[in-house]
Amino acid sequence: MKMTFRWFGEKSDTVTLEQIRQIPGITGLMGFLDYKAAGEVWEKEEIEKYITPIHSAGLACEVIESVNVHEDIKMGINKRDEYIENYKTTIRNLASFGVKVIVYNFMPVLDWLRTDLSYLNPDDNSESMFYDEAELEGISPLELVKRTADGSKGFSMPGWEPERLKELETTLAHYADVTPDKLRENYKYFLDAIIPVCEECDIIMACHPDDPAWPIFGLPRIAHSFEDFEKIIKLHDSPRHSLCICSGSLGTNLSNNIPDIIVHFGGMGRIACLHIRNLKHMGYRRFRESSHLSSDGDLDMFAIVKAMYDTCPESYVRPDHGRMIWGETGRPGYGLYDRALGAAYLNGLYEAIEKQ
Ligand SMILES: [Mn+2]
Repeated sequence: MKMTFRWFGEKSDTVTLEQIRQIPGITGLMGFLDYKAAGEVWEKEEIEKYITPIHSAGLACEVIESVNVHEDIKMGINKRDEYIENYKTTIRNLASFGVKVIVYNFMPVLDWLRTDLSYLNPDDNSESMFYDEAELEGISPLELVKRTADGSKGFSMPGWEPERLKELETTLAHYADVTPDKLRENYKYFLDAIIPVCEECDIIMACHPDDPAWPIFGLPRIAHSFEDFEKIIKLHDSPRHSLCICSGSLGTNLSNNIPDIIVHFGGMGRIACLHIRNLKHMGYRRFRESSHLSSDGDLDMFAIVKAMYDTCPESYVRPDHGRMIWGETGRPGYGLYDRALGAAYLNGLYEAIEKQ
């Protein structure tokens, strides 16, 4: 297990590299250029500027997240070949700086969704992200985007980049004709084009699941269950085509057996990394993100770490969204304290399993 931490860059994160370096067991980051629009090439100079301070701080940066796939590629229209060429260049550019894994998703338009980014837990006054499907009734996607931006405390939120959501209504209309099968066909077209480049330059693509784990606003979503992953893995036969298992995303639907999913796809060598966090269900499609501890939520963290230990122990892992505790303010989900506690807890579980 390579324990890592998500970091948004010097100008965009409240957490410093030194603080991350001081968390026990953290060896590297899962990095992110938060200002890049989907479809743009990540230029070498930009990557160098982001990665050099990380290396100077004594941390690795072998995983990059959210190299967003342009909607034209997902919809299979207009300029998709041009955007695929850009994606290939980005893959080559990232590889030249020692990046090994790229986490991405193939979710139409909205890649993750919460209805409250700072929900107050009355038990202990901590704040965390919260979702209640009932609140989406009668609200348009556009209103939701506005609400998310208003709740983000001025921080950029991955997946909610304004330029990406600008043409939301037009894009949503386009998706009316895209069935899940059509989306998979477009996904295959993308993989067939980029995976050979990954083979050439030693990069693994890791697909992140839908969050929450069901379709929203009538959009086709194809990555939120064991069966979905089986279909995805069959789209292109290469170990370079892999998964990022996110327990908090898959766990929004309790019929997903996350340890079983890890054992199956980890055993096939198709898990490159994991986001591990816990959540507490409060009703039908209503939940809040909890601390990482098993007993604080509905997921069995021991079983998740054990499945990883047994089948894909070389994976990159990071504690995922944390709560806001101890008076910290910052980007919702991405403060220092609760994620550091999460990392320490996951490292403890791993050590116990290893020594057992
Ligand atoms: Mn995740």
